[in-house]
Amino acid sequence: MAKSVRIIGAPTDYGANRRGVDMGPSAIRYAGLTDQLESADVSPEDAGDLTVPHHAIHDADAGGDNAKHINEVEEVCTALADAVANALDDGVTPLALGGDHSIAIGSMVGSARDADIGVVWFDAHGDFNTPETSPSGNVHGMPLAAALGIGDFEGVEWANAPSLKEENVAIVGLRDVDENETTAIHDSDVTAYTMSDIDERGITEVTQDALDVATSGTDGVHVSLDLDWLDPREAPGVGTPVRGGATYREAHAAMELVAESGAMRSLELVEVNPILDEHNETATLATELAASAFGKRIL
Ligand code: NNH
Ligand code: MN
Ligand code: MN
Ligand code: MN
Repeated sequence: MAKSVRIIGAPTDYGANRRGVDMGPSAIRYAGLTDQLESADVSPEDAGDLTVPHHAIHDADAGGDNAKHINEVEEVCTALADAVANALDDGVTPLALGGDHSIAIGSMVGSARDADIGVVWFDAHGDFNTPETSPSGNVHGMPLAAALGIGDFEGVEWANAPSLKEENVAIVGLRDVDENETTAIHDSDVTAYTMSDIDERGITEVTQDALDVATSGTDGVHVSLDLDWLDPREAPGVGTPVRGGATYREAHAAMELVAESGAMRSLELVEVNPILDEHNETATLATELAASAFGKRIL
C-alpha cells in the first residue's frame, strides 16, 4: 500500500522581515505538488491551510522587539504542532508548507510529541539565534534554539520539543551565520556542516553523516528544507538568498539519501517567496525535491 502524505499549509510570514513568503503554500501547490508526490508513489491528501492571524498593520520592520510577532508565531506553531502530531497518529507522514522558517518550531514540537526525533536542517543559515542573540529579531532565525529550549525559549512549552537532543541535530549547508550564533553552535552538541564541508567531502558523504547523527537512538527524523539552502541561481524566490549554495543535483542527491534512509518522519518546505521568484521556479524545485525525499526514482 502506498505511503500516505498529508499536506499542511502554514501561510505565515510573521517570522521573517520580507513579505510574501505567506504565499508559499499556494505557489508550491500550484507548481504541482500532488502530481510530484504521486510520481514518487505516495498518496497525498491535502489538509488545506492553517488559519494565520490577520494583522492589520503587519510591518515586520516595526518595533525593537527581540522576537517580533512572537504571539502570532506561537499561534501558528501551536496549530501546526497539533496538525503534525495528528497526522502521525493517523499513520500519515506530515508535509508542512511554509511560510517562513519559524513554522519549524511547530513541526518539531508536533513530530517530537510521541517520539524521540532527530533533525536534519538543510539551510544557508544556522537558525540558532535566540531573542537575546538575534541581530534582526526575526523568529525564522531562531527555530532550532527554540525547539532545543535554548536562551529565552527555555521552559516555553509551546516552543520546546523536550525529547529533541542537540546530539541528534545536524545542520547542512551553512554559509551565513551570525557572530553570536556561531559561538552558540560551537558550544552546543549540534553537528554543523558548512558548504566547505560539502566541497571537501561531497554531498553524499555529508548527508549520510547528518542522517547518522539524526537517526542515532531516535525513532525518526524531521527533515527541514529551507529553499535558501540551494544556490540563488537555482532558487531565486527566497527572502534571504546567499551565494554559494547547493546545486540542483546536490539537493536531489541529498533528498534521495533521505528517502533511502527510510527514517523521515516529517518534512517541511519553507521560505519560498513567490513575489521574489522567477516563474514559480523555486516552488517547482520544492515540489521536485519533496518527491525525491519521498523516494522518487528515475528507473
Ligand atoms: N541569521 C539571520 C537572522 O537570524 C537570518 C536568518 N534568515 C533565514 N534563516 N532565512 O534561514 O535574522
Ligand atoms: Mn503563551
Ligand atoms: Mn532557515
Ligand atoms: Mn535560510
